[in-house]
Amino acid sequence: MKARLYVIPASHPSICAELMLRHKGIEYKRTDLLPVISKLALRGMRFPRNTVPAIKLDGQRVQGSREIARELERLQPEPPLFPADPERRLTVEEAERFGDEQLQHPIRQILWWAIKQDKAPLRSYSEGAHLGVPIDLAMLTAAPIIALSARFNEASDENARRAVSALPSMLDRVDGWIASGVLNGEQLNAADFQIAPSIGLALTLDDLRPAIEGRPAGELAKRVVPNYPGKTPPILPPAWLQGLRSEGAAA
Ligand SMILES: N[C@@H](CCC(=O)N[C@@H](CS)C(=O)NCC(=O)O)C(=O)O
Repeated sequence: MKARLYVIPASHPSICAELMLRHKGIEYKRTDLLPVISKLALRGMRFPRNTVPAIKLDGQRVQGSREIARELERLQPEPPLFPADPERRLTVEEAERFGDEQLQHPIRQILWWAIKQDKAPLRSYSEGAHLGVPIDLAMLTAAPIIALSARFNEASDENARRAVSALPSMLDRVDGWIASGVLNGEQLNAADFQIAPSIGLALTLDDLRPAIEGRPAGELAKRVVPNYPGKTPPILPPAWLQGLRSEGAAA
């Protein structure tokens, strides 16, 4: 099978797609795209939407982390991404949907909000990437990309603050699925590959890490994505973190 995956370096759903390809043992080539430019590139390649991950599998275009999971499962059932038992599959799909629809975006908003305040950490998220331009040049021209990414992702003060305050309840849900064996079982599944990168990305923010790393959700991320690229030093207003601090203390 010929597989070419289009990603933005350190994008959490992109890492999800890579993890699933590796789980299946499917060899693939990766094209790294810069944020925003990725939208034009994907449209130019006639993908139906403008987000990563996107993949060409023997020429067929598939886009979206959940769509990619299903197509990989169809093309190569072993090792599976979903349990064979229908009830267990429903629970895994519920957790996977939560990861895609509820967990991914707030973490994306927090990151872009932070990068909007200080672009220096952005460089660390490109570690190991092949952007087609030297990283120093990419960093020099990063300001409009950051401004547009923050705008496209609606990373306003209000939304970023709301995203931070939603984090404890989302971590509770993830911990609950781990406790009930839906996530972090012996065999990793599509929901693990969906959720762990979002937690992994959150762990790259020094402000968020203390509230996550001692929890089962943090353990899941460390198991599934031990080398998540990127590091953002403290930048979030302390007032936003109060709920997280008491959460960390209680854990
Ligand atoms: N929920 C979708 C979301 C995909 C998504 O929003 N990807 C972001 C990167 S994390 C993207 O392509 N953003 C375009 C940009 O940053 O220019 C999925 O899981 O595939």
